[in-house]
Amino acid sequence: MFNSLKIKLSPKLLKSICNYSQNIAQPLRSKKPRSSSNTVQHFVDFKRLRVIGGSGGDGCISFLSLWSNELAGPDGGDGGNGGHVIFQASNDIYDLNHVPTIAKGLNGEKGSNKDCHGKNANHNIIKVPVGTIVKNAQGKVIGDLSHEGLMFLAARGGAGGKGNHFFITDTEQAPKICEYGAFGEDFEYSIEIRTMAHIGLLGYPNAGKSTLLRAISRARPKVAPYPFTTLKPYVGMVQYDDYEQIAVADLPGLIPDSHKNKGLGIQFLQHAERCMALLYIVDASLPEPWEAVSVLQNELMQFNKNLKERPQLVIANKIDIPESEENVDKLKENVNLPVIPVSAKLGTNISTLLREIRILYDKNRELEDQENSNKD
Ligand SMILES: Nc1nc2c(ncn2[C@@H]2O[C@H](COP(=O)(O)OP(=O)(O)OP(=O)(O)O)[C@@H](O)[C@H]2O)c(=O)[nH]1
Ligand SMILES: [Mg+2]
Repeated sequence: MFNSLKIKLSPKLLKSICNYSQNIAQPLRSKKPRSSSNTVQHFVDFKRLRVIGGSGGDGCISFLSLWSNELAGPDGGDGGNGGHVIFQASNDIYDLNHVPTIAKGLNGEKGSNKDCHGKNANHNIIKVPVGTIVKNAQGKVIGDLSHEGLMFLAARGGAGGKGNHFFITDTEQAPKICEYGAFGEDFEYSIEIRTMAHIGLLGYPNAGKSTLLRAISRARPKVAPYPFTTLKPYVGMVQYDDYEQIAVADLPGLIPDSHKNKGLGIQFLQHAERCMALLYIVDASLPEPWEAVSVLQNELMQFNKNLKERPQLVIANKIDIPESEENVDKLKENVNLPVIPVSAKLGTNISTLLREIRILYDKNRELEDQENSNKD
């Protein structure tokens, strides 16, 4: 089909390409069949929530009366403390889907007679992915859970009230007072994940982003021939034979002026910020696909200038459609990024794409390691 892609390679060049491909980990194709259930989970990387600490238990008013001593004295115990609400970073968690919109701490137990103190409530620990950022209601960053096990105390539980035993003084031997338990703190936060995926797929609606993610991973975003099928991001994992896994995110479609909140809005450009490398995916069967690349680049630039520095590639999709053959060559001439022609629907050239993704990932990791060693 692609006469223009058939090139005669010299034996020397062929050997060097073979050596080159041997050094790169090979992608593994999944042997396990896809689940037939309809539950399709999208990836949640941002959540706004209210946290309320547990209330303390009330103190108790009680007077002990024994057979030998009718007025044995005040014996009301203290209430237990309410539980805190805590965010804890964990490597076992990948997204914020499980985080409730209202998270409450448990209440402390009440005090009782015979000086029995109420039990302190257990804390409500909400696990969040490593790299979660906590912002207060004003949008100010107040917490960064960057290491495994790091905790952020979101709302303190209320202290338990004192029972009447506590209030015995020299002048008042039989106090008839106790305290109520205090209410827990009540705050609103927004939490977001700093890194959502290693690779983000960006493109116009209908470019074939979801079809591509389905082709390279076990994720199952909806595919349909109308724009804005995908309204929330999906993340799929690509496995390699050295046990490395690369997360690829299918982001909702962008259109011109997305940075001015047109289309699905600015929030989807924020997802792009949380990806290490960006792949522009264009429909090569449409005329002048390079226009789409420059519009997408411009949208990102308008949103955040630093995004230009991220490693990037262009994927020319739908090469099974005859019109795209000519367009792919022109696309290569008109954009100054590497172009990989694929057909997500038929699976053509997917292995080349996966190899390129791995090269991008390895390069980026080397850079990160260098940065970290420089910091140390
Ligand atoms: N012929 C052909 N059709 C494709 C290919 N890839 C995707 N399509 C079709 O293009 C249409 C849109 O595909 P989607 O994967 O839903 O596109 P999308 O980019 O996720 O679109 P949004 O979610 O709306 O942004 C579907 O009808 C696909 O079957 C391809 O390689 N070849
Ligand atoms: Mg889609």
